[in-house]
Amino acid sequence: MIYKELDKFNNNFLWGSASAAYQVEGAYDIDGKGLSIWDEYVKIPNKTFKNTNGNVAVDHYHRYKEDVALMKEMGLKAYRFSIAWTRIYPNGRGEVNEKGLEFYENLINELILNGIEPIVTIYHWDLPQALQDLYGGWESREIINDFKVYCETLYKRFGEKVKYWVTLNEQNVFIGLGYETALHPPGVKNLKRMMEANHIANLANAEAIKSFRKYVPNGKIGPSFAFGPNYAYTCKPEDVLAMENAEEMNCYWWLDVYLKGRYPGMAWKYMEKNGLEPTIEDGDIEILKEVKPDFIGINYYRTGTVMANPLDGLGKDGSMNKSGKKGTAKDSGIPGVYRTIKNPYLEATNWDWEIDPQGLRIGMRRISSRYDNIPILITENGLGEFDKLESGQIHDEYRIEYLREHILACKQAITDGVELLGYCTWSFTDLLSWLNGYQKRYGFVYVDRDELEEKELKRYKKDSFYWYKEVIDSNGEKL
Ligand code: BGP
Repeated sequence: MIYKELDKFNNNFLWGSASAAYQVEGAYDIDGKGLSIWDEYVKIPNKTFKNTNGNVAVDHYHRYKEDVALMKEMGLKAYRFSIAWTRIYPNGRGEVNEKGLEFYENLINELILNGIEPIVTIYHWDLPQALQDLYGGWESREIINDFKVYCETLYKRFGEKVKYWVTLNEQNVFIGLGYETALHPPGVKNLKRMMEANHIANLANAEAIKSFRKYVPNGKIGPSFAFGPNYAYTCKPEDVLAMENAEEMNCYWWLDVYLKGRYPGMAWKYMEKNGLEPTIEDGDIEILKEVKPDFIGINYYRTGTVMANPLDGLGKDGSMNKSGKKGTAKDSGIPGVYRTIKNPYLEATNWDWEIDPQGLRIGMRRISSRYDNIPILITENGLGEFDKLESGQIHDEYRIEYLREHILACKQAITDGVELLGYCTWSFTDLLSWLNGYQKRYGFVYVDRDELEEKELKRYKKDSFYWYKEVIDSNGEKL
């Protein structure tokens, strides 16, 4: 629809920004913290761009007060951050590390003191290495209880102060990259194991939400999903079918479980025919059906464009553009299901991520229609680019442009009838991009470090900082 006038954002709209523990905190072995699978994985040569790691990251652990002061100066309404499981339980289970709880308590207090709503992500990929070693992490049902105990520790300690909670960040990514393409730890390429681990993560998510109701009855909780809506390359029926296949396999395979408590029928049948379906034990379906999140978090960066792919067609070779050299990303697919192709109508970033604000609107509308208008929280959206520090300034008008268009798409989606709770940009300060080092920057605040040197980690406000301040100030009217 094209409207003459768009609806306004609600007065309590959460204008936020997001980060994740491993990408900002540093202090990887301090105050009793245990090692995570990421602390170990980055030690394997050539897994990450120039072998970068998060040992120091942007030292948010020691500089959180300075960072929160910058958030306050900007007028940020919400800050989404993740808790490192290994700070709370260094071995994933057993003794609680009080020092770890204290760090997050201080951060939460500091945010509240400055009028910023904390949004806590419970799991943003940094699984305790001890649990990986003990029973294979997400491949064992033992993790369901360990995760629940960890969650309950957080609920009990922070439930009074924190209203918004995210259970698992991008299950589709940490499972897909962890077990299908081997780009993330534990570096496995095995579809059957992927589906088993994924099902166990679904159960852990459901149990976490179930116990949340008991400990934080007035809170709101949901998972965050890496959402890439799909387009058909042409209106040729075979391409449209490929698009529907991609939606089913890449979106509904997760979203239906979270929001309908069951796997989507056609994808399930495909998995069964290929011997890939996960093991369903007694009681599994009941627990998936029993719980429902309060909102669905979506992390949106790009859409996907797909076309038909024959049975001997393109697969996934597990490569990606980690260097920022435009045009080096390759297409991929599932033979007999779909394959990706570059969208001729869209520009892409230097990391070959297509820029598509309307895709965000399209995606939110699809979710709203399929899942009874479930409230949506945009838990991540942003532009990773090279930024240049020149005489203490960073002129990132490309980022402003990107965010402006995406916020406009949110306004259009709200006008369409989507219930949108808030919008968190990725990210507040620059931070470590998991596989792409420090040169792929996302923040409103530049952090002066690179792959080679940590330097002094000094913070500089980019032009986008001042721009977002005005957006928040005008409640999204001044874009
Ligand atoms: C999401 C993750 C974030 C963040 C972001 C940008 O998938 O939840 O942690 O990293 O993507 O991705 P990248 O750092 O690969 O550019």
